[in-house]
Amino acid sequence: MGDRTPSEVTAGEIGSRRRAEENERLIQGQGQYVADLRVDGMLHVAFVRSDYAHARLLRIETSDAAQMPGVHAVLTSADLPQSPTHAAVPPSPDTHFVAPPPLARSVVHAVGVPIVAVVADSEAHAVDAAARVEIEYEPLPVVTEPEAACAADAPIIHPEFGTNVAFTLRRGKGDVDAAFASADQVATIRMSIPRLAGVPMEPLGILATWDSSTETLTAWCTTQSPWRVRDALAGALGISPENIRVIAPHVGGGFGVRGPVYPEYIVTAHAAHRLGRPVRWIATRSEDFRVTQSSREAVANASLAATRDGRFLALRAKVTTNLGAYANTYGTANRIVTLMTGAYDIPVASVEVSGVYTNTTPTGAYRGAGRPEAAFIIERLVELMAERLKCDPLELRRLNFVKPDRFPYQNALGTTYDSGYFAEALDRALSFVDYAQLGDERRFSDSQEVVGVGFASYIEPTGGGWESGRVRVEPDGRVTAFSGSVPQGQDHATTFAQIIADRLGVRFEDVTVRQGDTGDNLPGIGTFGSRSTALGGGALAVVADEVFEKARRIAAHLLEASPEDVVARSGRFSIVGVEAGARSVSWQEVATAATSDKLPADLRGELDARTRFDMGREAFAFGTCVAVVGLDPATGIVRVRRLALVHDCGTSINPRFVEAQLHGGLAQGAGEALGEWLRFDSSGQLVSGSLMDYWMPHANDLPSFELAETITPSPLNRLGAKGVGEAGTIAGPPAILHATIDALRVFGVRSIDFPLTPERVWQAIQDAQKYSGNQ
Ligand code: MCN
Repeated sequence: MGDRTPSEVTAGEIGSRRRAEENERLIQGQGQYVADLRVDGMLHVAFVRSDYAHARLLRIETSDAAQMPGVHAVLTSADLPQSPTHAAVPPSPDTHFVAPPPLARSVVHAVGVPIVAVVADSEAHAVDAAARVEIEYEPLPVVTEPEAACAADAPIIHPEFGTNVAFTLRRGKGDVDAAFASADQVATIRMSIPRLAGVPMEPLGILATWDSSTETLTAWCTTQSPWRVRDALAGALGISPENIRVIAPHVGGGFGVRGPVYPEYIVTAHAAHRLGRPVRWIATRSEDFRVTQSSREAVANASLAATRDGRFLALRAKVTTNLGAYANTYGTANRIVTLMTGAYDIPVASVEVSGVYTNTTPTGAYRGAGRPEAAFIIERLVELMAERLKCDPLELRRLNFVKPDRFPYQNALGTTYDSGYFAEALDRALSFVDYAQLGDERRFSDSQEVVGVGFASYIEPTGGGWESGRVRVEPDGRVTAFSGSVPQGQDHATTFAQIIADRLGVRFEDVTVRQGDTGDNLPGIGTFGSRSTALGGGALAVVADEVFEKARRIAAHLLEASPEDVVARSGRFSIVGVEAGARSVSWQEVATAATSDKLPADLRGELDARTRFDMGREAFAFGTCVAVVGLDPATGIVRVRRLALVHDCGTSINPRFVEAQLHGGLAQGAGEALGEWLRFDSSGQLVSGSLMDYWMPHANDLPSFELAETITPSPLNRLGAKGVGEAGTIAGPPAILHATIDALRVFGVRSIDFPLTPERVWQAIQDAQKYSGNQ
């Protein structure tokens, strides 16, 4: 928990349920999203995109388009630098990684891939001219499913590799075959995990300007990492990163899908650079569906071995994930392969996860990014094992949980968990339902719904990599904090100000937080993987402590006291045990003194510190979710009646925001469980690519979420904090799935995949009844 005693933490800000002041403007419609920005002389881009999922480009005719009113340029691949859009880092040199080109060259690999960019003086002119571009295609064979893409006769999407398998990650420990051979019981599943769309409120967009006098490119962009965009633009356009400034203004939702550098960013910035004019691209909603990376789609075959008294012996799994047409990342697959043992101590394991190219939109991170897939698989196996052993699934969990005295604990897949108390979260979750009473009598409720209850336990690693933080005390005593974390609705400004106020003992109102601008000259990574509190906040705690110690020594000098006797409270330093009014100095006096030559040389210097903070490994949040569903057998409709989550994110900086994060995650998790499904037909056309076709939950599809917490501080940062942003999407769906299977048991249905659409549930009941001769 760091090196300061609680008595020194003077402001009491950590744990306070402050409201997020930064959200006031957003909810009053005064946010500044990319589409709200206007620059004089701004031009607009419209893209001509591929209608085919796989085709050779035989001819591109742009002369008509170029003659259209208001058109300034019509760009094809030949006009652009030939470097890929971003340096997707492959897991190892023997992998087959290909990033999307800014504009397609000779072949298109998915519907929606940009081929031509039309730049015009208005959006309408750009769209009209784009309609005049003629493209002749030679269609090529298409494959959309990841397992089909591995077949020997599958069309090869990137022929240079001779295979559609971009990579296979393998992790494990021990002799799996021997462990399975010695097992009394084996549970085996085959699970299809559907593809999801992130659907942020704000569609993709970028506005780029080129200043020829300073040779500087400035871009405002819907991104979770302005640094990643800056570096990609520098690489693609051949401009030094120091001459590029990328700003994430208000970003209307990130959810992981605003992580990549989209080809359209490169093309738009290139157009601004080339034409010397501000150029903007804002996606339409249907473009956004086709272009934004989607997520999750995978097929898993997995087995769990156990003794007859329920001890888990070994896990074996093979997961095939759909990468889509290009490799945005291997990060999701890496999470699946390293986390699949979940909250359980499974001594022996062998897990293999492949990323496979198909003729579909590229996939990548979406809230959870591999953690949900791993949780769905292991939690399903645990439930099935309980069924096989005819034992209580909760008892089975308790028996096999990693015990509190085992931390730091390394799982059989090589991942180290920092801390946890998994059984406590499960026990707390039980208090939400009268589990003992849930016998057959619960099956039919008054409304003729069949009621089911389901549980899922989860782990959520948070805070990987490094993040930067800087704290500076201004001459007037106010504090400016800079962070490499970038918010898209996570209330960072308030959260970070609470951390700074707490560590420095200044007033919350005196802290200003700056984020999301590479021009602030602080290197950063951005916001993904629930990293910002543990890592970004952890970085700020480190620099705040450094500034505090320096300021305290100066204050002690001014107060003629020993530094150990000086405390800070409400913006002033005073001496312990002495009435503050009697003898105290303000932060302003200390900041002014800091740069004055009246101070001894060893105390002199600005109150300004920066750091790059790395926890070495990740902080593991965890918990248990319980769902109660009501299922109408006549229609197949599953209604989530209750969704309760006991979570543990160590120290909550602001419990209000933690709850908000859990609500958001649970809503998205319920959507994933109940109906969200981004689907392509066999020719690679997106068939659920609009908000009419892509089902998302509405408020009336969701219950009021019930929350409780346990607190197991992380030893890895001074705050004891772990992340929380993805808990709901990891834990919610398997709990809902198990509750639904529990309800379906009455009809003889033992298994069903996500999403639990009415059609699928109804059909499962019909099939089971036909099979058992009930109809
Ligand atoms: N928090 C806290 N104490 C903790 C942990 C978190 O008070 N111990 C609060 C803080 O207010 C913090 C917020 O919860 O700002 C989220 O913290 P954290 O879990 O560290 O996650 P990040 O800030 O790194 O956000 C990323 C995470 C992810 S990975 C996705 S995806 C996601 C999510 O956050 N996307 C979101 N929540 C989102 N919420 C909104 N509104 N929009 C998105 O795009």
